[in-house]
Amino acid sequence: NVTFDAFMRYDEIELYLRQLADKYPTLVTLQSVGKSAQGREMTVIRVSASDGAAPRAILVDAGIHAREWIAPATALYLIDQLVQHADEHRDLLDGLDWYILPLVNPDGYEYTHTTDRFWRKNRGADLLFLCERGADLNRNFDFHWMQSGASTFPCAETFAGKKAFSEPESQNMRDFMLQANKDKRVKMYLTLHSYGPMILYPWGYDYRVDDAPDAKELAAIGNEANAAMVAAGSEPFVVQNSAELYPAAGGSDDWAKGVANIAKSYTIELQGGGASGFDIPASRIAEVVAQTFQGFRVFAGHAQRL
Ligand code: 0X9
Ligand code: ZN
Repeated sequence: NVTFDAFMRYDEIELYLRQLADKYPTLVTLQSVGKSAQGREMTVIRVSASDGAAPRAILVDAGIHAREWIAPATALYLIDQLVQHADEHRDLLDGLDWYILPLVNPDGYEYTHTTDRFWRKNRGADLLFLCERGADLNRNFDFHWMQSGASTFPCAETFAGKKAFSEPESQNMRDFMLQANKDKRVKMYLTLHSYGPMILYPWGYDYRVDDAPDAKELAAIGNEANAAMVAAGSEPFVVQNSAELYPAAGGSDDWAKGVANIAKSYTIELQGGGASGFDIPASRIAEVVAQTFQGFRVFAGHAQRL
């Protein structure tokens, strides 16, 4: 079963998702969006209380960056609430289908458990013998690719890949997002990272570009989500345009809005902890995920009205 007093491994997460699908066949559907570079399945769970497709959908993913362990844990808590506590959260499923990918980068995630706690990238093919392999999946999406905040040097932490969508994980996300949103049903994309706390909205690909046309609305929704999380005991989130943090092109958030036509897109930098910010202790998982869930309620309420 799912636990929030320890960080779960890839195999445990997969098993938990399969158990949910077995136990709640009318509420839950699993789909593989494809395999990672090292052949691990990337599983998306769909939670839906509708017969057929609801008029709207929301997509949440986590773990693009391997070391940001609190992100998959937060996605798992969301899944647990929506499925195992569905009676309390009927409102969140009203006319809204949820697609949740708790682990976009399973190879990198496992590598942070076995070998290098602070690995960020995927575990794709090495291009040099000088350094460790892998590309930064959040620099590999094809929207203003390589325009800023990314590196062509394979050893760099922010190596953008040898071309846009060079990596199987980002290709799989691309194909899934385009397919899921072919009828413009997906209203919102939330991609979970750490650490902040920050709520970032497009565009992030460069300085001094025009704000997204709906920047004011993006900020207003973000502020409302922040208020709900603070009310639940969270540290306050900084709500800002993501280039304000630093410009970085090739992110999944910009691509979701700019290419996949998902109206509202956010990177949520979850609360940090530990010595580095990324290594928040397991003892804090339960409080952080529960606080963040109150933000999801707000985001979902808006997705239902878009
Ligand atoms: O740099 C990133 O990819 C994100 N921060 S993190 O510390 N989790 O690595 C921020 C991404 C913001 N979005 C874009 N710049 N598009
Ligand atoms: Zn990240």
